[in-house]
Amino acid sequence: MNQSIVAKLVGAEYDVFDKFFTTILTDITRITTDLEQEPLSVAKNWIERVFRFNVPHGKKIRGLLVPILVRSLVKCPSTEKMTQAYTLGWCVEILQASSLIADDVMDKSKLRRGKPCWYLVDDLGTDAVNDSFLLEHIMYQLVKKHFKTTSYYTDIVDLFLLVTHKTVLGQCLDIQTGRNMRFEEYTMERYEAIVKYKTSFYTFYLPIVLAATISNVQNTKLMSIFEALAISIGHMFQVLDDYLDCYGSKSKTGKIGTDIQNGKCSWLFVRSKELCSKEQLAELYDNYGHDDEAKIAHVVEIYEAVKIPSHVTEFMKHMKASNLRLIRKLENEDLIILFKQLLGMVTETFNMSS
Ligand code: GPP
Ligand code: MG
Ligand code: MG
Ligand code: MG
Repeated sequence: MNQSIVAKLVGAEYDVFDKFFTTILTDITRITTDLEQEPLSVAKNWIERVFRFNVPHGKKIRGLLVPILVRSLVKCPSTEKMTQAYTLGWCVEILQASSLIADDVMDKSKLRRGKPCWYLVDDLGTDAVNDSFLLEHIMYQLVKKHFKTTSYYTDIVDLFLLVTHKTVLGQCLDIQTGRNMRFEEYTMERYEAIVKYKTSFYTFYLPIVLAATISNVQNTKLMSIFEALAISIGHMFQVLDDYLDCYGSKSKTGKIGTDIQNGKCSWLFVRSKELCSKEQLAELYDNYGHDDEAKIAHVVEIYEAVKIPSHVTEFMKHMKASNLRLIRKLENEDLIILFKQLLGMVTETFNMSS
């Protein structure tokens, strides 16, 4: 999925949200008045560079979800309400940028959003770890600046803390599973736990619940449908991410896959295990998790032999149908349209394969 597809689907909101990043940049340089004084101006210039490089160049699905959902939940939202929505949308994007800097170090990735991963820029290496912290903590200062006096300040902070807690737990499970490489433990059950925690909460649950919070949604039935949708659409999203790790075109995804050499508990590996013959399984185990071109190619051959791309298609059809059933439960035409669009945006990701 490229930016233009997202832009087309959410229309004018995309441009407004995109331009709002300039306001965010001004905000973050003013947040800490100490930054105006020497020698902290060094940090000020660096922070601006970290933000400009890492924050605004993604698809922005997560961030945009906040304002587009607020428009469906609040009748004629005020300018002030929309400013809150754009600010929180960018907070989600900042958190995402912070996670990606760290994730790329952990996954030894090379390319992100069509550019070198941040830790590879200027030979930053492990110094990039502090930039991940910088982004996360400045995000909390932004939340404080804009929401301290609102009735939902603690709810928002609690939500960010809850979601980041779940995300780091998911990342821990992802890393530990990949390190141990006990392939018999790579089950669909393990896979679902990893993606629910590492992806679904921060990608979909966070922006949806932020929008509901500032829209004063009290309907517990609606909130439980939102949660179920967030987890399930997140599941689809990560299966497609895993598919593109192997089959994606670098020019469309802006990334280069690393799952096979890192021995990740990827959907492709777990599903292949279920489809393989005894002989293929032995070969899969022998070749998976090695940074060796020949072994990686052998794994891809096994994926092809068990026709893994067609199994991804089949799984997506099944997930799409089950999510459409969930979406219909929303009983609000605007919300139904919005979630169908979101489902469309996620499935469009398929077109990023080569
Ligand atoms: C996606 O995994 C999950 C994340 C990026 C969350 C990272 C969380 C941290 C706390 C660092 P992935 O490695 O498959 O994503 P990608 O394919 O984009 O590298
Ligand atoms: Mg990664
Ligand atoms: Mg990762
Ligand atoms: Mg991935």
